[in-house]
Amino acid sequence: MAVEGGGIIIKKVSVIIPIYNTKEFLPECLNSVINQTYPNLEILLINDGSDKPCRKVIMEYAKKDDRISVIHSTERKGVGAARNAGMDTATGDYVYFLDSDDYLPLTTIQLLTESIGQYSMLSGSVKKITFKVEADLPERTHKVLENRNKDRLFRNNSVLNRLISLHFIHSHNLRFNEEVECYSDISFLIPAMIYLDRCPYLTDCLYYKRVRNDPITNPALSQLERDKKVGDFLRIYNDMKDCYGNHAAASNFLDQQFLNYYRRSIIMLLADRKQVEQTFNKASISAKKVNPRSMKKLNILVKAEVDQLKKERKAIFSGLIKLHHFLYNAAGAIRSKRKIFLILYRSLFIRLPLKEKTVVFESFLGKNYSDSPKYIYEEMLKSKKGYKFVWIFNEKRKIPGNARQVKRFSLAYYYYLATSKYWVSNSRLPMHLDKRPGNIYLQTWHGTPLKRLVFDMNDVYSANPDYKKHFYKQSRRWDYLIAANQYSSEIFRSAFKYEKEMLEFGYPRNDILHDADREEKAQQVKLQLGLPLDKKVILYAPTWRDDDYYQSGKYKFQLRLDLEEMKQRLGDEYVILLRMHYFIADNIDTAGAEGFAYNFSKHNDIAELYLISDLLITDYSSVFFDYANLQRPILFYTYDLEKYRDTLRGFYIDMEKEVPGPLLRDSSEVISSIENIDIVKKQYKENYGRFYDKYCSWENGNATQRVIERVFK
Ligand code: C2G
Repeated sequence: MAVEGGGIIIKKVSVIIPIYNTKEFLPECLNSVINQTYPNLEILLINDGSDKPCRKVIMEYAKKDDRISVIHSTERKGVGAARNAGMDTATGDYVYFLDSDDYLPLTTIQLLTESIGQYSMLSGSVKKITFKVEADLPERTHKVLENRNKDRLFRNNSVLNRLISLHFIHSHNLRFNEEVECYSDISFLIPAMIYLDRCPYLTDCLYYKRVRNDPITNPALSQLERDKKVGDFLRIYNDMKDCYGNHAAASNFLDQQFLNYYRRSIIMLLADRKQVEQTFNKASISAKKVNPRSMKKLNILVKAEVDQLKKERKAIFSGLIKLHHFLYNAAGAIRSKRKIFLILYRSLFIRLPLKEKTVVFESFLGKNYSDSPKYIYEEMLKSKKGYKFVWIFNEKRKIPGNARQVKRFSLAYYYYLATSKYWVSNSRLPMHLDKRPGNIYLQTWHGTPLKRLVFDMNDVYSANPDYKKHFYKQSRRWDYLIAANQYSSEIFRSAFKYEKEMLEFGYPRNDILHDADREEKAQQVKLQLGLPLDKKVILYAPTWRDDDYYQSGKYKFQLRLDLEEMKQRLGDEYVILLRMHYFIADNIDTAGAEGFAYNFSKHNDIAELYLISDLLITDYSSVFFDYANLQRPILFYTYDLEKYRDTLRGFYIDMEKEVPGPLLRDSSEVISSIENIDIVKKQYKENYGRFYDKYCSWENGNATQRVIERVFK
C-alpha cells in the first residue's frame, strides 16, 4: 500500500518480472530495478521453471534486497501464467511489467508514477536495442499527451512500459491467456482498451527491449519459429473475437491486427508450400470472423485471398498465394538484376545436373586471390586430375592456370555455384544460396581466433544484428572445416556449433612459410613489389573494429602510427608496409613518409608480405598466429586493448600473459621497441617458444596436400 513520505503519499508499485533461463541478462535487468529512483517498490520475480544457474542468480538478488519476493514454479508454464501469478500476489497500487532480458533507465518508474494522476494506465515507449546502451538518460522534459486514436497505443500488442492501476486490473478481471506462448498480452489489452476512457502516454519515458542476438541457443518468444507464432496469433484472435466481437471498436481493432498480421507474417510463412496445407484450416476459421467492413482498404489480391479463406476454397487460395509470391519476386526483380539471377538460380540452375569435377573457389568475399583457397587451387592445378576450376572475384585478376573467373553475384556466379560439386571458401557464402544434395563445401576459415567468435560472443556490436542467426544457417552447409591447431579446433566446435568433420592438419596458407626456398621467394616478391633490397621490412597489419563502420562490410580505420617520426628515426634501416584488413574502407594516408611507408592493403596475399618482412606489428588480428611460424619478432600495438577486449569482443586467451611480444600503447613505444628489437627478442624468447608449440606445431608444410587428399577423394 501507499506510504507517507514528508506528508506526500507515495504509492506502491508492484514490478512483475517473469523469468525463464535468462541468467546472462538478469543482473542488468534487476540492477536497473533495484536502483530505480522511485523507492516504494515491490519486486515480484516469477521463476517460470528456470534452470539451476538462472535460479542461482534469482536467489542472490532476493537475498540482496528485501523488496524482492520470488514465486517459483518447478515447470515452465509460460509468460502469461507467470504474469497472472504476479498479479494475484501483487499488493501495490500499480503494476508494472518488465521482461527479464530487458532493463530500464533509472527514472522510468518515478516518471510514470509522478505523472499518472487519476488515469488508470499510463504508457511510456519501448526502445529496441541490439547491444547495451547507457541506461541513464540526460535530463529531458516529459509531457503527458492523450492519444485520440486509442488503437495506436495498443498496436504493439504489448503490456511493457505501462503503469497500470491494480484496482483497474481487478475490477475488470484483466488476465493473460495461458494457452499460448506468444501474444498472451492481447487477452489483457483488449478488455483494457474497452474499459479505459482515456489512453495517455508520457513522452521520452523509455524502456529498453533487448533484441536477443542468439535465437539459436536461447530464443526469446518473439524469435520462435514462424509457424508456432502464427498458430498462437490465430488462436488468440479467435478467442478475442468470440468474447469481444460485439464491441464495435474492439472488433474493428482486432480485425486490423489480423489483417496486418496476415500481410506481414502469414503470407511469408506460406511461401513454403507445405505450410499452406498445415495453416489453411486455422487461418480459414479466423478469416471467417473478419468483418467485411474491415476489409475495404485491402489491395485486390490480399482481399481475394482472405475471401477464399473465408469460403474455405483451398485450391484457389493456394493459387493466389503462388501468384502473390511470384508478383512479389517479380517486383523485386524489376528493381534489381540480382533478383532475376536468383529466380533463375532457384527455378533452373539448381535443377541442372551437378558437375562432379568442378570446384568453385572464393577468398575473402571475392576481394583477393589468397589464403588457403589459393594454395589448394595451385596444388590441384599441379596434380592434373581432370578438375575444372572457377574463381569468384569482384574484379578480374591475373592468376595462374586456366580457372574460369566469375564476378561475384553475376549470372555466371549463380550458375557455377548451383552446378559445381565442390565449394572451397575461407569465409561465409551468402544466406540466399541453397546447398543441394551432393554438394561438398570445404570451409577453410581464415585464422586462429583471439577475438571471441559468434556463439562465444555476448553482445554483438557489428553492423548486422542478425549475425548469429545468419552465421548458424550459413555454417550448417559446411562439410569440412580446417583447424590450424588444437586450440582452434576446440573453439570452432563451440563458437560455430560445428559438428561435422574437422581437418586438423594446419593451414594450407601457412605451408609457404615452411618452404625450404622461402628466402629466394622473398627476394622475388621484394623485387616484384619494387621495394629497396638493402632495407629491412616492418609489416603493420591491424584488424578491424566492430563498432566503427560506415555500413555492413565497410569499416573505418584511423592510423595511429606517426609515420613521419618513424621515417625519421627508423628510415635508414627500415621500410614499413601498411596492410589494412579487407573490411577497411578508409584509405591510409602515407603523405610525408614517401620512400619509407608503402600501402599494400590491396595486395592479394598477406602471406607474401609475411615472407618479406623482418618484423610484424599487429593488434588483435589472427595474423600473429600465422606469422609466428616464421619465428620473427612481433610487436602488439594495442592502444585500445581495454575497449576491444572488455566491450567489443572478449578474447580467448590472456594477451598480457600469452602473446610472444610486448603490448604497446603509443607510436613512440612502438618506435623504441623497434630500435631495441634485439632486447625485445631476448625478453620474449621463452614466451615465443611456448606460443609456437601451442599454435604452430601442426604446421609443417604439408597441410595443403592432406586437405586435398581428404576432400577430393
Ligand atoms: N588479414 C589481412 N590483413 C590484415 C588483417 C587480416 O590480410 N590487416 C587477413 C589475414 O589472413 C587474417 C585474416 O585476414 O588471418 C583474418 O583477419 P583478422 O584480423 O584475424 O580478423 P577477422 O576477419 O575478424 O577474422 O578466427 C579468426 C577470426 O575470424 C578473425
